[in-house]
Amino acid sequence: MTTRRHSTALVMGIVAAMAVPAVGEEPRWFAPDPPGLPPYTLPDPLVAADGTRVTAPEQWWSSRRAEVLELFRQHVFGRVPAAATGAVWRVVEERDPTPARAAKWRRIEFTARRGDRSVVFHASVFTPTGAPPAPAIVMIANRTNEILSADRPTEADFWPVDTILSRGYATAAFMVREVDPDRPDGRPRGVRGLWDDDADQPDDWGTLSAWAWGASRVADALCRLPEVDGTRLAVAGHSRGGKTALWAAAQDERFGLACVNNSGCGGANILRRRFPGRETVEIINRGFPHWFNARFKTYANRENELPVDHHMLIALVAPRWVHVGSAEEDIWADPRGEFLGLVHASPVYQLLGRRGLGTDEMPPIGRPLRGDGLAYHIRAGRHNLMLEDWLAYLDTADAAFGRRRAAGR
Ligand code: GTR
Repeated sequence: MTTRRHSTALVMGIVAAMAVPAVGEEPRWFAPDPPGLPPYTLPDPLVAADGTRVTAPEQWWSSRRAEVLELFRQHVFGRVPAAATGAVWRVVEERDPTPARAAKWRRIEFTARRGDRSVVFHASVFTPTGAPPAPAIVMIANRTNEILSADRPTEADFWPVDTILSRGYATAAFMVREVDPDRPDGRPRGVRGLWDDDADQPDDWGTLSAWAWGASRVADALCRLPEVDGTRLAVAGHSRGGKTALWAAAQDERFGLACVNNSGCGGANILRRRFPGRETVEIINRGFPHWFNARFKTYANRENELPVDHHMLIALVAPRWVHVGSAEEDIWADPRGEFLGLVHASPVYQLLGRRGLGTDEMPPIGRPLRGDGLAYHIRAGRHNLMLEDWLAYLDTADAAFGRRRAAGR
């Protein structure tokens, strides 16, 4: 790797605009840490709570992984109550394949029930036709309800269905707010309202846990569709959906890949990194008090006391794949902090026989970096999920699911 080009200046805590490269110029590197960034010490994913060093894969599988998962339930996301069940699903609408899409479209309706109360949510599912069972990507959708319509333009940026199908993947989107409303007062209307037995507990589930539960229910249905290869499932999401995708893959080992877009605080980034301009534990809990569990709120401005940091959330997916995507102008999500989440998860991948990211140097903007089990890209522009992000995720999916080898660095 050659030298870095430094193009960000920090002036009185304000991040200045990035320099725009001239046409034909080499891609830029993202800025290094600003001067004066306070140092921090991360908890070691490979040291158990009792101080034992984890040096063999069996130790990870027999105890340390479960311990870390439990720490995330206790201190960050909360746990799905023991009373919670799955959801019953049925296909409520289906359309014949069209020549333009070479696909079948289905609307699947899920019903979660407790006694005489129920919550209904839907997935919009596209599967390629005339091909062997395809790997599938569950899309955690957190924008407009329009995404569930069969008539939605299938090549819109946020969920570019035509591109995904053309690459040989099935894909299913569900709308998060049908599972659990994205509002502090929304609990009674979502699945957390059905299963609220532990509502007074500090580790009771937050909305992101409910959405992750929803992603797993969509996976349940996909595994039963004849056009889908249920052994090759990915989960993808943007921003609050990206946080959820990572937490879903950490818990549900059926997901062989998590595509974690612009996930920031509570997603891939390192909470202890006090990068100016980032979202903090205090800010996120003030703005979105329903997302995490009650105990997480107590870590406002004392991130250093958390028994975990988010490299350990990534490590929970090991040796399965995680691809983290950042956007250059998405300072709120701290792109370098997101990259470092992968760097510091790498030792767990190595323990489990994979190379991990393979470097601690950020790649240039617009040039995805694919290691073994971990991948990263940073794209020019703002907080969003765009076709460019999807193309990088699909290349990683090809690597993860043994399809056509993608060119990576
Ligand atoms: C922001 C929030 C972020 C991110 C984003 C989104 O307002 O602070 O953590 O999740 O919303 O989901 O678009």
